[in-house]
Amino acid sequence: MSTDLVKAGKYISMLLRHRPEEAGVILDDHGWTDVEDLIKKVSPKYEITEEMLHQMAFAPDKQRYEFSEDGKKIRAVHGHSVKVDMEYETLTPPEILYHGTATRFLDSIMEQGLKKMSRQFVHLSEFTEQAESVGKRHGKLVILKVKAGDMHRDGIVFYKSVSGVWLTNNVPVKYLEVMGD
Ligand code: HQG
Repeated sequence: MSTDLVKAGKYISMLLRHRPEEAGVILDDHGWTDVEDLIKKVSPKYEITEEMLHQMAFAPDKQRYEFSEDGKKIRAVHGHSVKVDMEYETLTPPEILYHGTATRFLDSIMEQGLKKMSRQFVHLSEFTEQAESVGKRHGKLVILKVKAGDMHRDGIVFYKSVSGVWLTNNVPVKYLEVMGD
């Protein structure tokens, strides 16, 4: 993807997940907004087309947006801090999930557990490669193993986004293990 498309994608993710009001974008209760209207609202900053939105939605590293069946609406599939009801399905997670983070957060995480911070959920990865790229964004990488199977058997609910990202409300310390320790 071109640098401009990546930048436009980051801006659109910000609007669809965190601050729609910055460009006057209206999200409905389930996080959807009108595609044509979004293109118009983004146009002072980035000239984008519907085709470009599709390219950003299904980026090679990860799906980030989805389109309604008629193609007229778009929403982010994970990562929200705005309170929208994504109607995620509850699912049985794999035994182990991964969370990539920065070493500077480790003491706090091993004291308080993984918290959702500004987002609606804690985000977990099914594969270490994905956890690696998520963690690196924050600094020196450390990967945590999450005993998702044990959590699920203890009654903790998991959801999965269509992007393959697993979501839960928080991960208590007893289900965490630092990889490589
Ligand atoms: C850390 C992207 C101190 C947590 C990614 C993380 C992901 C704590 C940071 C998605 C803590 C929050 C989400 C505690 C958690 N003390 N630090 N108790 N609990 N943290 O960005 O998971 O690529 O909100 O480890 O790929 O990094 O944009 O969450 O480092 O799927 O589509 O607090 O966003 O999706 O950071 O990323 P974030 P995240 P896209």
